[in-house]
Amino acid sequence: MASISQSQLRSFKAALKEAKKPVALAGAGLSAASGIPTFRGAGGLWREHDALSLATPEAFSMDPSKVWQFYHYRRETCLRASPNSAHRCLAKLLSPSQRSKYLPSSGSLHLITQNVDGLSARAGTEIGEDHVTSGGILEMHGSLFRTVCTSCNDVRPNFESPISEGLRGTEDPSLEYRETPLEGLPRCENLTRWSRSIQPCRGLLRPGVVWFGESIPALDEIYEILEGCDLIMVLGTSSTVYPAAGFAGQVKMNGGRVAVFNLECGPQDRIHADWLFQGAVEELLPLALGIETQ
Ligand code: BJW
Ligand code: ZN
Repeated sequence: MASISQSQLRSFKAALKEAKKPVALAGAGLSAASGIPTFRGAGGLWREHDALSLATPEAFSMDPSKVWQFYHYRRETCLRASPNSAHRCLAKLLSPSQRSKYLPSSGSLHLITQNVDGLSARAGTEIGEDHVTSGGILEMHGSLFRTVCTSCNDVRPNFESPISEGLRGTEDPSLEYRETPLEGLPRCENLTRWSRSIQPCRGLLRPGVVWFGESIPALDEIYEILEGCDLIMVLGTSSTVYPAAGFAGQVKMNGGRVAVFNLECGPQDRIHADWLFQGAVEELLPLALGIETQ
């Protein structure tokens, strides 16, 4: 059972009470208790591949079948998963009607998540809120449940299971890899004018996520949010991927305070943290915030 010292708990709760512009920054560790593998360390493998080697535009153009099978597997895993107590805590903090109990001095909380699993949004939906549309949640690395057409750039939500007939069954990691032909991969349904007729575009879709070397669409908005932030909670991220890895340092430099929740705190965390809550975020966050999540 996780524990926090009484003095840490007291000072963190006082900071929460005073915080005017709190921010939560989430990483893969937030969803680990929901059964979603993290990227680094144990769990960061899909078949024999390092998950990160598949999260690049180069991997997709070289082998779209392999990359789509990886994302299809992850979509199916997330569709079967449920939000955990840490997601539920954040949903309460984001809720306009419940926030004032925990963050009495602040008009809003922003959750900047690097996760693409949609679980934070689903925790909000469970309590009747749409935190993504209201701007409370920023999915800075995109979403597994969005597609982008590589021909016409059409972007749209997609929760289909399976996402294409050609990928059906390939999510089972115990099966040997068999290439899915290009025409069996997800294709664009956007209606497009072709000379005199209107037909679906049929271009190859890609997952609506941000890969290495690609820009973060919401970055300007994020920097504006961080500008005035006086308390950032850094939840389950290895703080190795930029720009997110620099956010806590930026808040600190502007005079804000940093609370880190992680199973294993890294060197970045030790430099910036005013509070280091070492342990499972799904246990420590409800404890630190005094939120009942069952
Ligand atoms: C628990 C737990 C429990 C477990 N409780 N804790 C500056 C310097 C150097 C390089 C760069 C730089 N600026 C940009 C770059 C390049 C690059 C980069 O950062 N490279 C680094 C590797 C050095 N960044 C980019 O390319 C970004 N784009 C960009 O900046 O554009 C402009 C630009 C481009 C090029 C050069 C310069 C500027 C885009 C980054 C996109 C990242 N994409 C991915 C894949 C998304 C799609 C997908 O999901 O497939 O995002 S990579 C992957 O890493 C994913 C994650 O969101 C991200 C972060 O991982 P995270 O969440 O931290 O997970 P883990 O697994 O690393 O850590 C889990 C943690 O949880 C651990 O600490 C555990 O201990 C903990 N934990 N269980 C609490 N129960
Ligand atoms: Zn298209």
